[in-house]
Amino acid sequence: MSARARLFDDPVPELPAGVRLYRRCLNEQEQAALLEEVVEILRRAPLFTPRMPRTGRAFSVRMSNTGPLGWVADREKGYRYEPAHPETGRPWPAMPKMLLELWAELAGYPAPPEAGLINHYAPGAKMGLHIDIDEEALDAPIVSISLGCSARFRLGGLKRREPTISFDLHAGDVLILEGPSRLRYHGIDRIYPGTGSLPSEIGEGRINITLRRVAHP
Ligand code: MD6
Ligand code: FE
Repeated sequence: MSARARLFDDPVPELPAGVRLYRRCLNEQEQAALLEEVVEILRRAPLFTPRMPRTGRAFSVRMSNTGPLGWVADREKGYRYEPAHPETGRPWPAMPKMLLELWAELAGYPAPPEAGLINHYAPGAKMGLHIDIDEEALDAPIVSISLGCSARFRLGGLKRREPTISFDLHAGDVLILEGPSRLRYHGIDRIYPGTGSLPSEIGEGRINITLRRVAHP
């Protein structure tokens, strides 16, 4: 079996209620079209390096956002949503129609997402176990789209120390956390360099976009 076939054979464990995984939800054409949109967004709102509150330690992932609000993180003010880019001061670029449509199709929520957080993982980047809790609308799902290289996703419980399961996310996959799983711990242990491609403007690695409703409608 080729390395590629083996990678995509990776079985998904039984997922708990409130976790939906749509393998290859976006076909190659749709992925390419979305990546073109991401290139344009990043041209106007360049990737920035988020930092941990208090310690100021840099994330290994770099970020940008699309939509009326963007998630930002810095030493002084911590984790929050802001209407403008922390370095350029300009509003985040509008959310592409494709993403609004994907949310409308899958989220089952009566209002559009306000934030599309774009994470770029260069080889070696990872994201520690965390919960997404900076949104007021915790009744809304988070819809997550993977592009470029595959990655190892870890999903835990509602407490940090609970046991975790792991599975791979591939380009075009859509993962949703909602309801009883909306506040499950999760993270990215590693990406698999060389398993996918991104436009040259972005460089090697993986893009993840998470669509979030922040305020109650
Ligand atoms: C990532 N994803 O896939 C990180 N958060 O790079 C997330 O942090 C995430 O996949 C909330 C819901 C789904 C996710
Ligand atoms: Fe998350």
